[in-house]
Formats: sequence, C-alpha cells, structure tokens
Amino acid sequence: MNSHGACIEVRNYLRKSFGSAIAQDAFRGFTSSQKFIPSKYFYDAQGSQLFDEICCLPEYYPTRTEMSILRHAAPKIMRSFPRGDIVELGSGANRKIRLFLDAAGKERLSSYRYVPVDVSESALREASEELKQLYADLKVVGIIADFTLHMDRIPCDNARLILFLGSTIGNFDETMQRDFLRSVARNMNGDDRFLVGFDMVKPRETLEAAYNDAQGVTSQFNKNMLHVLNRELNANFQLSQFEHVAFYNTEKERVEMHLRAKTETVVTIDDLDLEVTLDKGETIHTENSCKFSRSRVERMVAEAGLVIREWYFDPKGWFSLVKLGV
Ligand code: SAH
Ligand code: AVI
Repeated sequence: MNSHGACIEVRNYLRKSFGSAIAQDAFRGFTSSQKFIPSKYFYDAQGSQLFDEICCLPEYYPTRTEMSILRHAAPKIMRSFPRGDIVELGSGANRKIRLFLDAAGKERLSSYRYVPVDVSESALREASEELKQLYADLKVVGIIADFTLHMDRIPCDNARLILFLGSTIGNFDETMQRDFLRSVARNMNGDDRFLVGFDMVKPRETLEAAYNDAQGVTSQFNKNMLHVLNRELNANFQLSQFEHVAFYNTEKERVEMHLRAKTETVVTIDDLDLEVTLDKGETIHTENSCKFSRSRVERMVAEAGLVIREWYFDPKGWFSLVKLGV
C-alpha cells in the first residue's frame, strides 16, 4: 500500500536469477581479452539515482531532446491508443510516461494500465509509488525483470503500446538490437504499437561532451559498476585505481565507456574464485551507446518484421522516435 492506500502490484522475476546471472556474465567478461561487464549491471539503487542526475545535466542532450519530441507527439499517439496496457521497457524514474498520461487526460486514465519493466527494483518501486500519487486512477503493475530474458512474462492480454525510450536500444550490440526487435515483434498483435527512441549520429564533440560531463556525474555512474561487483560478487575493486573513459568510436558509430586501470592492479573476485590482473592502462568495457542513422533504423526494423507507422524528430535531427507496428 502507498500512503494514499492505493495498491501497486509488483511482480519480481529477478529474485532467484540475478545472483547467478551477474556471476556468469562477470566470469565471461573478466576472462575475455577485452574485459567487459554488461551495462545492465549499472542500475542498482545508486546507479539508478546517478542516471537520473545524468538526465538533467546540460551536456546530456538525449533526455530533454526526446521529451521535447514527446510533448508534440504524445497527444496523437494517445488518441490512436484509446485503451489498453502501456508497457514501458526500462522505465527508470518514470519521467516520460507522464507526458503520455497528461496527453490522455485525467478522465481517460482508468482506461489504461501502466506496466513498467525494469531490472532496478528500487527505481521501479519508488517511481511507481510516485506515479500513483500523481495519477490515482491509473492501474500500475510493475515488472522487475530483465527485458532481454523475460519478455514472455510481460502481460499480453490487452492491446499494448510498448515504449522503449531514451535510446536504451543503443546499449545493445547490433545482433542484440536485431534479436530484441524480432522478439518484441513476435509478441505483438496487429493493433499493438511499439515506440522506440533512437539517438542519432551527430558531431563527435557533442557526443563526447554528453558522456564526459563537467560535474563528473557520468564518471561516478561508470565507477559505480565496481561497487556493484564488490557487493554482489565479493570483489575488492578499489575505485580510486580506475578512471572514467568515454569516447566516440566513429567506425562503429557508438560512444564507448570504459574504466581504465591507472596502475597495474590485481583484483580478487571471491564468488568467482578468480584473480584478475589489469595492466596499467588496460580497460574494462562497461557500455556501448550506439548512435543511429535513418538508414540503419529502417534496415533494422524491416529485418525484424516491423513496419514504420510514424517517425518523429526534433528540429536538429538529434533524436528520433519511431512508432512501429507488425
Ligand atoms: N527509459 C528511461 C530510463 C533509461 S535508463 C529514460 O528514457 O530516461 C535505462 C533503464 O533501463 C534503467 O532504468 C535500467 O535499470 C533499465 N535496464 C537496463 N537494462 C535492462 C534490462 N536488461 N532489463 C530491464 N531493465 C533494464
Ligand atoms: C540508458 N542509456 C540509453 C544511457 C546512454 O546514453 O547510453 C546510459 C548512459 N550512459 C552514460 N550516460 C548515460
């Protein structure tokens, strides 16, 4: 129950599997020649909080740009979706859903059920509580799950508007992007709609500034990964031994984030029975953030069997939202 006495249903599909998933992923990542850890592990309570701060930074243009597009697009999107489930994949702080709910109008709220899906239990619970306080008539069913593994757990008994915003799709590699779009397409009925946010290719300076902010919040967000590994796997990473690195890889059209060892460093990961040596300057690759061109999006969605119904851009063409159907 929240403080207004309204019930929020939360279903947790991660409780049993999270520990073994991070152990397997970390073992694979730390025994590879380029060490890596999947970016989904950024989002513990602290990581989610730091991401929320990133969204308000002057250099981080994606959030405000996407929101400016949504302010124009949401009324039309909601008019063509009069009732059903609004499923949001990677819902985070639930900032953007408010634009859809406000566009629908108070009197229509009881026609919808909001289904936020996120790996971050704390973010999902806090954001759902907050939303319920603002929109008391809205039904909310929160799903704590990994959308790369648990798409079949997401309710599909009503018409659905599926939101995948913020260019979170860009945090997948190319194969995963295609496979993920295919898996959503396979799950969609004829009337379902899928709205995906894509961050577009733009000048390097703008991209690199967005991931190297002057206040160092992105650096804290990146280093928080080491806290997560220390806590979840009994590791002994020293945060002060690592520095944040983010750069645009022009050939691969993606911003890469890494953590670079300042000196040769030996780390023990007790739960994996693993000792990891990082040479001075060696990096752990923590995130890719792909940037898209129109042609790449068109090719990818067609390969997934999806059809573009609407395409929305901001005036500079920095970000786009694509409404897809099957
Ligand atoms: N959609 C919001 C938040 C983007 S941040 C926005 O546009 O601002 C990415 C969100 O996706 C985080 O809340 C993170 O916890 C969640 N996330 C990342 N990988 C995930 C996964 N594999 N399964 C479910 N949620 C995931
Ligand atoms: C969630 N995701 C789309 C963000 C991005 O821009 O790739 C995560 C992020 N990483 C650093 N800053 C923001």
